[in-house]
Amino acid sequence: MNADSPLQLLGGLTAREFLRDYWQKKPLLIRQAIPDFESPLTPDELAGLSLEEEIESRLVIEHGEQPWELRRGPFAEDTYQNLPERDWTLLVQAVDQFIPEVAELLEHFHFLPSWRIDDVMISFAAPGGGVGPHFDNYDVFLLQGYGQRRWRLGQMCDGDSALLEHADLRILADFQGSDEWVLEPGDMLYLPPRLAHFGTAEDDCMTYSIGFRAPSAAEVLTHFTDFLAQFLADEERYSDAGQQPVSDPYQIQHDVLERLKALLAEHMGDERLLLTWFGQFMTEPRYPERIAGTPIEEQELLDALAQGALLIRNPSARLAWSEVDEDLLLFASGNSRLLPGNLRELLRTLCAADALHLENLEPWLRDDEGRKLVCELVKQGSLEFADE
Ligand SMILES: [Mn+2]
Repeated sequence: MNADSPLQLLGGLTAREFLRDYWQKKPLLIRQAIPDFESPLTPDELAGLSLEEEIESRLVIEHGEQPWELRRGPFAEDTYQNLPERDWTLLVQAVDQFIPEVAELLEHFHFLPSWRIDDVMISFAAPGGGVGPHFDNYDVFLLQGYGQRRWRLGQMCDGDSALLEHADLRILADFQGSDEWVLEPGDMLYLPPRLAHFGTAEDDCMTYSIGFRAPSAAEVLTHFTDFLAQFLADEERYSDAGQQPVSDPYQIQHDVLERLKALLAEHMGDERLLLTWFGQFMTEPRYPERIAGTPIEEQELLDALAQGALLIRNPSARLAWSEVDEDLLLFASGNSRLLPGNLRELLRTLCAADALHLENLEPWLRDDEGRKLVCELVKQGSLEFADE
């Protein structure tokens, strides 16, 4: 993808311009971001997904048993016959992991790191339906898939913004509306984190939310230090060799801070461990139970490939890679593996190719490390055989 060619998806902006002027900063409305976009799912099919045990879904009913009633799926078959005519919405999470045509939409966003992408949530709303004025802590692209939705934008919010009293939903008590647009299929709205927004269906409508994720500072600190601590021996301790005699034994002197800061810096500054932790953390799957793995021997794998078998990425797996000095790190669904630098093209292929087969794997299957890696990924479940 060329960062300097204008993209229809971004309303004619280049990826570089969009990232410079809008990303994480301000909203952007793009008419016909995907011209003549046709939703790969119908409202009935979306409702069908919400009956499935393994799929996360929610219903928000504005005038339900209490205002803004929230119900969590999976739902019973007859749920939809008993809903009011209007003012309710169904939200289905991570549809990209279940419907390949929805996963394909993510290819439009390859100008951003794939590990920043959370999921594609799809909502269906009856006329008037929505989840109330709110803000999110994440970037989102709202692609209109079917029917029309009115979006109202509001103020920038933070943790101090007043919310309605509600056990489950974070609805803003005060919404200061500014811009307002009606989106048609193919139109898209980008919203930066913390910008208040309020979407309501004009008619039966479906919206695709391409959501991003970013770890909180608290998550980075707690998870990284937990990870680091595994590598630290109990003998390694605060040390005050060179301590001067103290005048008041009850005072904590400031030279203590210097020693603590040095201890923290020594460990927190380990770039190799930081990278390893981050790659593992950011590739942790949303649904680990969907990454089962298959016990397989190298020879069986080679035979299967020789007979024309196709390997695909498990739709629930996350892959990423990185460089560390002369070596490479592959991250696969929360695991990492240190690999020699000559496997760079294999790693790129594993992460990006639609399918793996004898042709694109052949040169790597003759390499011990390469062959072992492909086999491990099948065993671990990040790669799986395509159903014939
Ligand atoms: Mn939102």
